[in-house]
Amino acid sequence: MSEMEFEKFSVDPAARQMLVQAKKIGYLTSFDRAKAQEPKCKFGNTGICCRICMQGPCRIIPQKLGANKGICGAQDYTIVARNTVRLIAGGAAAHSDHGRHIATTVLHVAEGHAKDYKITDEAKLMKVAERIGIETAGKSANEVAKGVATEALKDFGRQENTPCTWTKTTITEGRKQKFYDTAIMPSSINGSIAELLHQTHVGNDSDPVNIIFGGLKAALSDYDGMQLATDLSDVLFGTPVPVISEANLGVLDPEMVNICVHGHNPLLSQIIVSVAREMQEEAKAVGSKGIKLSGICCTGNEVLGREGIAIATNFATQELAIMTGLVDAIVVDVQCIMPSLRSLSECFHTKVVTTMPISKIPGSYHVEFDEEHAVESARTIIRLAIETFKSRDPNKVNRPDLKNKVIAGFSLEAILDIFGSVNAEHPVSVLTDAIKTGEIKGVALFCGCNNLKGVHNQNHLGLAKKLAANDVFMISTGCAGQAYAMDGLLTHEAVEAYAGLGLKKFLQRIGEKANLKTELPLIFHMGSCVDNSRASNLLTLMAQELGVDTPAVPFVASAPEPMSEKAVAIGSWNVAMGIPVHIGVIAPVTGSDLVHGVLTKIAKDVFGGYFIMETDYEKAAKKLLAALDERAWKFRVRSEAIAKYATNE
Ligand code: NFS
Ligand code: SF4
Repeated sequence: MSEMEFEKFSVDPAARQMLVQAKKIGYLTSFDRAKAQEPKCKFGNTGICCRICMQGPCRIIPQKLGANKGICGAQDYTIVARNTVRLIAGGAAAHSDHGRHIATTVLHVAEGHAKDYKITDEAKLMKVAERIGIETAGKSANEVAKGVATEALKDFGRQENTPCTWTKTTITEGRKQKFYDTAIMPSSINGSIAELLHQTHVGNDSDPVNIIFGGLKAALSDYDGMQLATDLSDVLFGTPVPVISEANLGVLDPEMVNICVHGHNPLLSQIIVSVAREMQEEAKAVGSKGIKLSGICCTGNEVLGREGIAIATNFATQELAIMTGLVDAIVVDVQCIMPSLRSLSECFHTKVVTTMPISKIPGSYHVEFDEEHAVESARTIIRLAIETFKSRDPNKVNRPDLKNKVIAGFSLEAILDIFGSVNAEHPVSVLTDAIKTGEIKGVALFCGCNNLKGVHNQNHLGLAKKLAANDVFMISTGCAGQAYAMDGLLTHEAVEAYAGLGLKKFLQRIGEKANLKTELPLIFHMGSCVDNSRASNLLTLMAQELGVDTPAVPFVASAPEPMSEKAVAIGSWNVAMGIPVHIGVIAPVTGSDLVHGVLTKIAKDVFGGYFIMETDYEKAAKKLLAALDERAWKFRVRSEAIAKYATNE
C-alpha cells in the first residue's frame, strides 16, 4: 500500500502517511466514514428536506402533485431558505457564545475576580474604549475594562432598537446605511438568533427573501460577537505580533510530553501555555525532555499567534494526531472536536480531556475548566498528561517526520505596523496604492474549514497558489491558515516559489523597510475564525482610504473547504459587507432556483457581495480573479473620471 493511493483523500504528505498506517492496522477515520456516507440523500443535499416540525420530514418532489409542497404547504424556496438561515443561527450562537465567555471573564477580572487572568494589552483596551465611546481619562485599566466588558455584554441582550456597539463602530458609513435600509442591523446578538428561530418556526415566515434578510441580521450578530471576541481576547492575552513557529504532525516530539490543545476558546489554552512553562521540570522527572504543546483548529491558531505554539494539524486530520501514538493528552474546549477522538484514543495511551460544561464526550476525562481557578485546572490537566506519558507504548509510535516553518501572528495592528514602516501617516495606503498602481491585484481572505466531501487541503493550497501567481495579497484565518502552515506557505521561501512578480516586489519592498526579526511570508495568517473580524477591519480601513464603500474595494473572500455552521455565518456577513465570497462546496440550496439565485446573483444588487459556489479550485481562482479585476478596473475608471472632472460626486 503506497501513500499515493491516498491522493484522493489528502494532499498533505503527513496525512497520507498516517492514512497508509490506518489502513494497515484497520483504524477507521473520518475519511472512511465520509466514504461510507455516500451516496448522500438528494433531498438533504439540495436543501429540500424539512424537519422543522414533527409532521416531517417532508421531502419536496417537484413533479409529484401533493408532494411538491410540504404537508403544511411550504414550498421548496421556503424550506431551502429556512434550512440555510438556521445554519447561520447555529454559527452565530457558537461564535458569539465564545465572545460572551471572553467578555464575562474581562468583567470578572475588572471586578477583581478571575485572579489567574489580567489585562495584558492596556493600549488595545484604551483604543477599544475610545472607539465605543467609553471615557478613559483618569480611569484605571480595570475601570475601563469594566466599562468595555459591560458594553460588550449589552450587545447580547439589548431590548431597545439601537444597533449593536461592536457592529456600528467597526463598519463604514455606507454599510451602516445599507444595514438600516435593509433592516438587518442587529441590536442584540441573542435577540437576532432567537428572532430567526422564531421566524423560521412552522407556520411562520414563508417568504424566502424575508427569511434570508432575517438570516443576514443573525449573520451580522455573528460579526458582532466575533469583533468583540477578538478585541477582548487581545485585551486579556495580548495582540499578536509576528512569530516564528512550525506546523504539521512532525511537531509532535517523541522525547517530550505532547499535549494538543484543540477547540476554540483561548481562555483555557492560553493558561495551559503559561502553566506548562512552569511545569517543565515535573515533566522531566518522568523521563521526558519537557512539555511540547501543539494546537489543532482555532484554539491552536489563538496560541500560535500569541505564543508561537506549533500547529499539529487541522480539522479533517485531527484523528491522525492521536494515531501517531505520541499525543499524551488532547485537551479540548468547544467546537469542531470530532467525537471519534475518544474511541480512537482507546487504541492508544492518549487521554482525551474535555473541559467545558457544554462539550463533553462520553467516556473521556472531564476536568471542568473553572475560570476562577484557571491555573489549578490547567495544572490538573497537564499533570494528567505527564502521568500518561509513562504509559506511552513505543511500539505504537508512528510519526511522519514532516513539518514546515511558519511565520504567523499578523493581527491588523501588526500588519499596519509593517505598512507603517513605508508610510507612517497612512499605513493602509501602502496596500491601496499598490492596488492602484497594479502592483498587486487586490486582497483575498482565505478562511474556513476542511470538508470531507473534498480532498483534504487541496482547495486551500491550490487556490492560494493560483492567486499568489496572479499577484493577490493574501490573508488567512482558521483551518485555511493551518493548511498553509502545514504546507510551508506561511514562509518567505513560499514567496520565492509561488508569488507573481508584482506580489514578490510588493512583499520585498515592505519587508525591507519593516523592522521585523523575520522575512514576510506569502500569506499573512491573522488568527482563528473569530479573527475574521481582523480581516473585516482591514476591509473597512481600505474602503475609507479609497474613499468608497466596501463593495467597491478589490477584496474577495474564500472558504475553499467550508464545513461548519460558523462558516455559513461568516460567509453570509461577508456577503452583506459587499464581498464576493467563494465557497468550495455546493451549499444545500440548489433545491430552490430562487434561493440559489438570491445568494449567487441578486445579493450583488442589494449588498454588492454574493456567493460563488465552485468546487474546482482552478475555476474558482478564475472567478475570484475576475471579481478582483472588475473592482480594480471600476476603481480606476472612477478615479480617472474624478480627476478629469475634479469632482468627487
Ligand atoms: Ni472555523 Fe475554527 Fe476549522 Fe472550520 Fe472549525 S476550527 S472556527 S469552523 S473547522 S475553520
Ligand atoms: Fe413538513 Fe411544513 Fe412541518 Fe416542514 S414545517 S416538516 S414542510 S409540515
